[in-house]
Amino acid sequence: MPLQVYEEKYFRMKKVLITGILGQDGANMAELLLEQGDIHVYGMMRRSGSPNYTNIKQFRNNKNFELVDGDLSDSASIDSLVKELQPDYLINFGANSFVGVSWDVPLSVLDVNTGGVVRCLEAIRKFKPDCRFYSAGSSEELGNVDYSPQDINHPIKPRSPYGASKAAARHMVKVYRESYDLYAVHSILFNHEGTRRGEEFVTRKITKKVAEIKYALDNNLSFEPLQLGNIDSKRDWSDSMDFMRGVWLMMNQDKPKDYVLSSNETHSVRDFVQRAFTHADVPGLWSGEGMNEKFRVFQENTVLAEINEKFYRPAEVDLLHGDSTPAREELGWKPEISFDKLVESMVDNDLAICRKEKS
Ligand code: NDP
Ligand code: GDR
Repeated sequence: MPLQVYEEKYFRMKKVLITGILGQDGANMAELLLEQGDIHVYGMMRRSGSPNYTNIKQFRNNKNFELVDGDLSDSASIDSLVKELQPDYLINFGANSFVGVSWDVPLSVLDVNTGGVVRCLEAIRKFKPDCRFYSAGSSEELGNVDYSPQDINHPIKPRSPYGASKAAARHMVKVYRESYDLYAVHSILFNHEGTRRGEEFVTRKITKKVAEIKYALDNNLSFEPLQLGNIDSKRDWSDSMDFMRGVWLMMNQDKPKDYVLSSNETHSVRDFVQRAFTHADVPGLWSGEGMNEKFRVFQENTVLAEINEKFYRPAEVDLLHGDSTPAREELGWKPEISFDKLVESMVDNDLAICRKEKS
């Protein structure tokens, strides 16, 4: 028997279609799955004039990886991908994911984040009903929380168009799972970050600016301070790669079930700033009040960070603190990267990028 036929018959690689491949989680999930060697990953990107391939450069040429075109706001493209590729898993990380901008484009957020999920579910229902589906839910669905830590049973009380779009997606996943017996999961992911994080999110915004300021201070150059909105906001931050392992575990159980993934700790933006500068060897202190609060170099007047009203949101989620006990007990999942390690790796990465760019 020719080798090719033998391989097809006895060793069919699993096919995983990942949307949002150029974003943080899509790229991290692809990297994780490609390491296994027996998975073919189709990474879906939307056509644009200048796509940014930075997050996939490490594996773009892997023989088991392929880029495909598609748009979550276009059902024809999702239908034909599912029909033609016949994926075993569809992992939906594509989204309009920046909460801050969701008030400016609420209908587009609803279309991509909720409509996109329904388009995926419909395509699966019609063309590959045994394809397992993952929907990336968010702690933003919980909004102004009733209790801490928040578990999967916490009431849904979104405070932003983004949070509302994810809450609606959660209901649609449940409806399709129960109506059509699909393996469909919508888990609640608390914030997760890393070196592939988009620069508009607060953690990466901080670490990138910390690196620039460190370079400026070391080379006697002038710099603009980091500008932030609500520094009292608290988030449950984890490492994205840790979460990708959890997501894959959720996708490979006997029965579909929604879980929370979280570090089970919470830290303020203020704390993140302090740790990031300290790790870059620029220790500082917050002083002043309200809009006049500033982060200054320790025992000096140099301002490293300050408040700018423009980064406040129309409605804020003040505190998020997850409880991922069921994922730990039932899936055997646990995060490996601590908050300190996460901050350090992001600062080190941005310091290296900054030095390279300036040299
Ligand atoms: P990113 O913003 O890094 O990535 C999202 C990707 O979605 C981008 O690559 C973007 O493409 C793509 N996208 C946007 N619109 C469309 C569209 N219409 N069709 C196809 N693709 C589209 O997000 P993350 O990787 O951080 O998050 C992944 C998922 O997890 C998202 O659904 C997010 O809402 C959710 N989530 C994330 C959390 C986090 O802390 N990271 C926490 C909870 C949930 P382009 O590159 O072209 O802009
Ligand atoms: P979030 O992440 O809204 O939690 O959504 P983001 O990093 O944008 O904000 C976290 C908190 O920091 C406060 N903040 C600022 N945020 C940004 N981006 N820029 C600032 O200058 C700034 N100053 C203070 C915010 O007000 C907020 O309280 C992320 C996304 O990944 C979502 O897709 C995901 O669903 C949730 O996490 C869980």
